Amino acid sequence: MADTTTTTSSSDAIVFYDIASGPRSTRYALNFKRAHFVTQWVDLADVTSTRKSLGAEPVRFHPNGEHFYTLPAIRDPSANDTVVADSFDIAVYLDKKYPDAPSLFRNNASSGIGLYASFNAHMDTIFTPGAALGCEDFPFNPATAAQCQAEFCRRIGAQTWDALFVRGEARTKMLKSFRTSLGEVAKYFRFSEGPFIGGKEAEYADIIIGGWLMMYSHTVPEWEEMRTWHGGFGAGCMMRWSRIEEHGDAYN
Ligand SMILES: N[C@@H](CCC(=O)N[C@@H](CS)C(=O)NCC(=O)O)C(=O)O
Repeated sequence: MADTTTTTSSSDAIVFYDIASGPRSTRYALNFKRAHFVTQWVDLADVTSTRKSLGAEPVRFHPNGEHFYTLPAIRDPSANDTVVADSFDIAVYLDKKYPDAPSLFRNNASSGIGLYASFNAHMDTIFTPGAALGCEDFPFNPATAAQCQAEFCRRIGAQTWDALFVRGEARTKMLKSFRTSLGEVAKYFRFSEGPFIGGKEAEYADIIIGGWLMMYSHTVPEWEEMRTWHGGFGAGCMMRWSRIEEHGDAYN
């Protein structure tokens, strides 16, 4: 088993189990809510065992119905070690736990949260195909890279890791298609006076988008080009969300 690393420690802090190369939405949500948390970095090779050790049921399944064990997850020692193990459910949990911090869900009525959940699922559909663009340069931990690559190949029936690389004309086509999909996301911002999707104040919908873009900024080689698409929509989201990541504050 590869090492996991706890960056800081505190006995009643929420423990945030995170993969370094994954989407950043939960980290942003924790910072946005000024949550008291410590990060337990988990190697990609240890995601399944970590999730199982938390006793969290899977929320994702492979096309053949097999369990797909994922992170992020949180464990809250100050609430009887409550475990929440889906990024959207974590955001809902944090909003309830920290009512005095800015709300992640506008018009915080529980009936409205379902709409955010459907937006989240829609963003999964839009952003997930872009992951193929990051295969070749994916920042694996060298110690577990071969193991993780073999597991990814097993899941999709590929013979070798190299067979998953998208190059040449296929890559040009995939970039074009991804650009078109992100154009749809960029349009959502045109309905508000900005800078956020719902106006002057940030909310979880912005965090979802920013979290995905931040991941691609680390994994897709064409990021410098991508960030200029649709009038610099990617660059704008990143700038706003990196502030949340660094300072836990969307407003300065
Ligand atoms: N619906 C879940 C999906 C989480 C998810 O897909 N996590 C991926 C990383 S992006 C994962 O843990 N992958 C582990 C693996 O591929 O082995 C959530 O939002 O928390």
